[in-house]
Amino acid sequence: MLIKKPSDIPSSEITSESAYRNRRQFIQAATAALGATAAGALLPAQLSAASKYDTDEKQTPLGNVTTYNNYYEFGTGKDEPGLNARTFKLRPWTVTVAGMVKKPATYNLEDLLKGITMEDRIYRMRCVEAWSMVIPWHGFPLATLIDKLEPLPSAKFIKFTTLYAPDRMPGQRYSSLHWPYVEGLRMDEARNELALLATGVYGKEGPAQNGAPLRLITPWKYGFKGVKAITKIEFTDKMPLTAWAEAIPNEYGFYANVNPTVDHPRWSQASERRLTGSVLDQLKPIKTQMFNGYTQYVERMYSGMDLRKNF
Ligand SMILES: Nc1nc2c(c(=O)[nH]1)N[C@H]1C(S)=C(S)[C@@H](COP(=O)(O)O)O[C@H]1N2
Ligand SMILES: [Mo]
Repeated sequence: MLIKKPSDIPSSEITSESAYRNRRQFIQAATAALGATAAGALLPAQLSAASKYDTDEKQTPLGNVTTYNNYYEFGTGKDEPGLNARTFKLRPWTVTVAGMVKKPATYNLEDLLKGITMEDRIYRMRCVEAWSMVIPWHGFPLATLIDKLEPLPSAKFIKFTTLYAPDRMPGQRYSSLHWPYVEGLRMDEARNELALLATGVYGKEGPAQNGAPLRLITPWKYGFKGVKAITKIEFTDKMPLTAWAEAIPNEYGFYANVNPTVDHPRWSQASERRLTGSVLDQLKPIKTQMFNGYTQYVERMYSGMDLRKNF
């Protein structure tokens, strides 16, 4: 096969936005020529030239995306996940589906995702600690998987649990959080068109430090909602107690919508520092946007709610 798969393209070729857009066009042409889904199951097989959700802001270079992380299972330092997750095996991987759902079972990841088309989306990400990134993810809408699993009408929330394996995740030997890491969404949030289950960044599967093989992305919420290494998905009628809300309830709520008008108890959330690979950009605070700039897609879900109380 002469045509390069996305996984064959070295990261050095795909660290700039223009190169990435070229890669998109290239893959689109290549898959069109083959008339087939050429790439591996967890890579974006059919790419559109651009997704309607993309931002054309400067992208965060792959080097920053993979070395400046929050992932306490691999240490609390930003550089630790990149170092400590290097040998973390992404296969075999199972996901247990449980609770109020028609198809509960423990699935092999490949089986769970069979028939689901991967998409590329460039999303703005905003961490509660005031840094932000622009990351090209690939994955698929969470709604697609939910429809496949057929939750019962009684299910009001979806709960995600990270793998618990202290032998493989050294941070779990310490009580920096109550393990395993849990996150959740209200069902309408989970079905929102922006909610993505990501399998990789910059056109490659992984890397582990960013939450592979399966992690949640909700770009209108603070980064901590983006639970990594998901191994259990439950449908429930009770609002899940999430890892950060359990650890520090007055600082971290269930909703965690990006909201520049509500301060974190220990710092302002009005501005952010964008990681673009340029130190100058990084030093210059930019204004944080309501819902991280995704208001048009998400606002209606919160009408009538006091977002100060429901933080
Ligand atoms: N399992 C798990 N998921 C997690 C975390 C974590 O510690 N453990 N940290 C969260 C936080 S606080 C952020 S900001 C994002 C960071 O994602 P990134 O490293 O891909 O930028 O992951 C989130 N998901
Ligand atoms: Mo975060």
